[in-house]
Amino acid sequence: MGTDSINLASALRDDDQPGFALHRGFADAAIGNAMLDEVIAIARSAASGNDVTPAWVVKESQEGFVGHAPEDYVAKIFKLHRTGTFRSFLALPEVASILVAAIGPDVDCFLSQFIFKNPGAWGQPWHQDSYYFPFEPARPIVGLWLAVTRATLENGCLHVLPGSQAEPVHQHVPDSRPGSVYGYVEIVDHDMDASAPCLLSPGDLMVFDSHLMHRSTDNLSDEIRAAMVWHFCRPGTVDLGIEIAGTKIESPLNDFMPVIRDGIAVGDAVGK
Ligand SMILES: O=C(O)CCC(=O)C(=O)O
Repeated sequence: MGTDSINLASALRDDDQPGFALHRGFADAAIGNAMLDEVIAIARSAASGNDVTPAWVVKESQEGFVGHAPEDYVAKIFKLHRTGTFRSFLALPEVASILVAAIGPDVDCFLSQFIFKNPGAWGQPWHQDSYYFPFEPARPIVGLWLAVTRATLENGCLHVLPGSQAEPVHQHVPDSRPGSVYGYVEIVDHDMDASAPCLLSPGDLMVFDSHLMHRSTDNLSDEIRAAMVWHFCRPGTVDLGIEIAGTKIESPLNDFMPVIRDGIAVGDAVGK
């Protein structure tokens, strides 16, 4: 399914559409491997006590989690989209074409995260990304999820609920598992029986609307299930923040950066 043959904006947001699109074989697996090398270097540097900002390392917090190398204990690394392969990927013409079709001629990237999902790591419960994005305007917000490794039922692939982009943002309750990753929340007031797993190969790319309900399951295998995720909006989108003790706090993980202007990617691309 290519961006030329479908109306991507409709596929993502119209009520009778799935709310996501899958581009199989989108990128060479070498691109994901380069990203994995870069995040491993960041994880090791952080473990040695170095300042790795702007990168923001979040470790697994489940009790009894087993690992050997520093990166084995990392759940996610945020704020990567201004550097390295994470940045240059966004300048690929094929990426620009998807983003223009999904959002329009002007696009900002505001969030990025590399998800390690090492063996034994828990998945992320059912949620809608817009729960985390108290923005004005609230939409369009679009995510790109690049499979760095294969994603299988055993290693904790994504599951989506097609059509759920038509739902408002539901109530989310805190993930009840003690030691789950900081910030995980869960939708418990919706039937997920019609959900489907997304079985992916390295280099496959998922594009999804921020109201789409999705989750990932636990990694029960002995292999890593890694993915790189970016989120995008229109320029001028404002983070309204959440109110804590009477003060509006914007997420420190958000960092709005231009990626497309007048339909043209800003920045240098890597080869596919
Ligand atoms: O890849 C995962 O394990 C979860 C990703 C996810 O749910 C998200 O990026 O919103």
